[in-house]
Amino acid sequence: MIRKWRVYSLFLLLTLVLAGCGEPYLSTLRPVGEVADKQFFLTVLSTLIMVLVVIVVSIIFFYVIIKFKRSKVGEDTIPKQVEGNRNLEITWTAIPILLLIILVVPVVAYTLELGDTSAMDKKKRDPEKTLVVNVRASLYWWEFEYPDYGIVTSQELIVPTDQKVYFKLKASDVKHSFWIPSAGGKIDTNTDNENKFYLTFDSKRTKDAGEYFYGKCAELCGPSHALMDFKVKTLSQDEFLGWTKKMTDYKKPASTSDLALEGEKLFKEKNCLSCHAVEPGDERPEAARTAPNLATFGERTKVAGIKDMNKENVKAWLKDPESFKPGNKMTGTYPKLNDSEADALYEYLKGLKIQ
Ligand code: HEC
Ligand SMILES: [Cu+2]
Repeated sequence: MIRKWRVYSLFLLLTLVLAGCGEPYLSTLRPVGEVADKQFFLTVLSTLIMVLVVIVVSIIFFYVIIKFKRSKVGEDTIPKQVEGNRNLEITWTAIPILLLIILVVPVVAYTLELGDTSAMDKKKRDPEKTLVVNVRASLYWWEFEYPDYGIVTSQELIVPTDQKVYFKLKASDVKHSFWIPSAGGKIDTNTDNENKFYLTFDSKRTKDAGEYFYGKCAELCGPSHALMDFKVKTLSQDEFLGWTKKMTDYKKPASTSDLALEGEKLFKEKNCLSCHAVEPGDERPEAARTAPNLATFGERTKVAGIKDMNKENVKAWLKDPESFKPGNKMTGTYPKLNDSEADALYEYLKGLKIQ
C-alpha cells in the first residue's frame, strides 16, 4: 500500500510541476506565429497517430492474453493458426503504410516550406519586407546584428510582427542551439557553417503573451547552458522602423551625476571597454566583439539574461559573475571591484539607453 502511495504522489508531483509548463512566453503548446502553428500541428498529428497505434496494439494484446489464458482454454488447446493468412497480412502491411503516408506528406511539405529561405539571399532585398537578423551564440550570451541597419544588440532580440523574420545563425565558440519555444525552432548554431531559417510573430497572439518571450539555448554547451537565455520583444512594423531609427541615430547619453562619471572612468580603467561596446553601431570585427553590447543595458529587464534588473543584482554580477553563471567568460578578466566602484559602475550602466 505504502509503495503505491509513493508512485501516486510522484505522479501528483509531476502533474503539478508539468502544469507550470504552459506559460505563454515559453510554451511550444501555445504557438504565436505561423511557423510555430505548423510545428505544433506536426507534433499533434504524430502524437495522435502514435497514441492510436499504442491503443489498438494494447487492446489486441490484452484481448489475446485474456481470451487464450491457459487456465481457461486448458493445457493442450492450440488456437487456430493464422500464419500466412492473406487478409491479415495485407491488413497489417497496409495500415502502417497508410499511417506513414499521413505523416510523411505534411512533414515533407512543411519541411520544404519552412526551409525556404531564398528570399533572404536575393540581391535586391527590401529590408522592410524581408528582414535579416544575424544571430551569434557565445558562451553564455547572444548577439543580434541587423546588417541592413548597422545595428548590433545583445541579449534582447527585437522583431517586427506579421512578417517573416529571417535568421542567419552561427556560434563563436562551441555549438549552441537557437530556440524560441513559442515561436519556433530549434536550430543549431555551429562554428563551421551558417544555418538559416525564418520565424513569424503574430501581432495579436504575441500581445497576449506579454511584453517579452523567452529564448533559450537548446544544445548542452557548458556549465551555464541552462542559464543561456535571451528575451524577444515584438513591435509592430512601424514601431520597429522607429526603433531602428533610434538605434542608428544613437547619441551617447551624457553621464549625468558625478557618480556616473566616476563609473564611466572606471569602465575604461578596469578593462571593461576591451570587451564591451557601449554603442549600438559597433564597427569592430566580429571576433573582437567578445561580450554583450551594453548600449541598451539601462533598458533591459534582466542582468546577464537571467537575473531581474536591479541595483543589487547588477552589483553582485559585477563583483562576482561566477556565482551567477559558472564558467562564464567575464570572470577574472578585470581587477576585483570594491563596493564603491560597483556603485559607480552601476550608476553609469543604468544610464545606457537609446531614448
Ligand atoms: C574579457 C571580456 C570582458 C571584460 C574585460 C568584461 N566583461 Fe562584462 N561580460 C563579458 C561577457 C562574455 C559577458 C556575458 C556573460 C554571460 O552572460 O555569460 C559579460 C556580461 C556583462 C554584463 C551583463 C550584460 C547583460 O547584457 O546583461 C555586464 C553589465 C558587464 N558584463 C559589465 C562589465 C563591466 C562593468 C566590466 C568591467 C569592470 C566588464 N563587464 C568586463 C565579458 C567581459
Ligand atoms: Cu547552450
